[in-house]
Amino acid sequence: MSSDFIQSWTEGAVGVIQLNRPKVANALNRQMVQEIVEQAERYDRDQEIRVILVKGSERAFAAGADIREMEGETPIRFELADPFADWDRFTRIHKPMVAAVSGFALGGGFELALHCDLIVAATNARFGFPEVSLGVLPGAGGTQLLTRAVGRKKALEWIWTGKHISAQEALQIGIINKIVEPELVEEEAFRLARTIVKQAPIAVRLIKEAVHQAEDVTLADGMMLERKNFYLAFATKDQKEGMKAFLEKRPPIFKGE
Ligand code: CO8
Repeated sequence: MSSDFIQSWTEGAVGVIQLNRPKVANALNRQMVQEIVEQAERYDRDQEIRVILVKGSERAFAAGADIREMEGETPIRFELADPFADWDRFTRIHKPMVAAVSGFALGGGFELALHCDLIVAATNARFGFPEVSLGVLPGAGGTQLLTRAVGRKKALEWIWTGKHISAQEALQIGIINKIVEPELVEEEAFRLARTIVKQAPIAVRLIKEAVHQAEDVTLADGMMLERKNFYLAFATKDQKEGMKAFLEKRPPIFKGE
């Protein structure tokens, strides 16, 4: 399927979203963000899909929010249009989201990657928050997501200086999962996605919920949520299948039930 600014298709149980605005390095205008999140939600509801993969082009994952669209904005227009409500919807996607990042992932593009659960990056990937050089700051979660991921010191350094971070540095500090050559980035992201596709889907979903909560709640509350989710997993047929298969020394066949 293709909309104005994205293309989407499925490969097995992987639902792919490709950002497609090549003339402006995949700069994200509001319609494009809406198309991305709506497609992610469609995949999230689709029983056949188990993992969502988001990619850009070799030159750019996304070079941030569309500066041309934003330039003349006013606080009141922002307040009334509430463009960030669409971004909040990413936080409610239950299925794993894997980003395949080549080239620039800047500003809103970096935020989109940070909203994904896993990031596979090409050696040519460049991450950063250049908003400060535009007289503003990240607005789609960057100050919060980056700080949680790398701590206050590095977050302030990167957001204050606006510098581009190499894939190598991003890997060292733990904000991406893997680096590969640009021609292999999609293949590697698919390989990772397919590994997760094989797992029990409801367990995968319960894990995402528990791990995400770890950043927001007290340890005691997080432990309690984990425990409830652990108990809930025992309501699934996949738990029976997984444990039976282990005892019978065969690979499990998970159905997401
Ligand atoms: N917005 C609009 N147009 C863009 C953007 C952008 N973010 N990035 C690139 N373009 C356009 C350029 O204007 C250029 O257009 P044209 O060919 O018409 O001149 C075309 O894309 C190609 O860009 P360059 O010629 O600059 O290509 P280079 O390879 O020299 O450089 C870069 C690529 C490094 C990506 C460079 O274009 C750049 O620095 N872009 C801006 C990056 C940036 O500042 N991003 C942050 C934007 S602010 C933000 O993301 C706030 C997030 C909050 C969410 C908001 C929701 C409403």
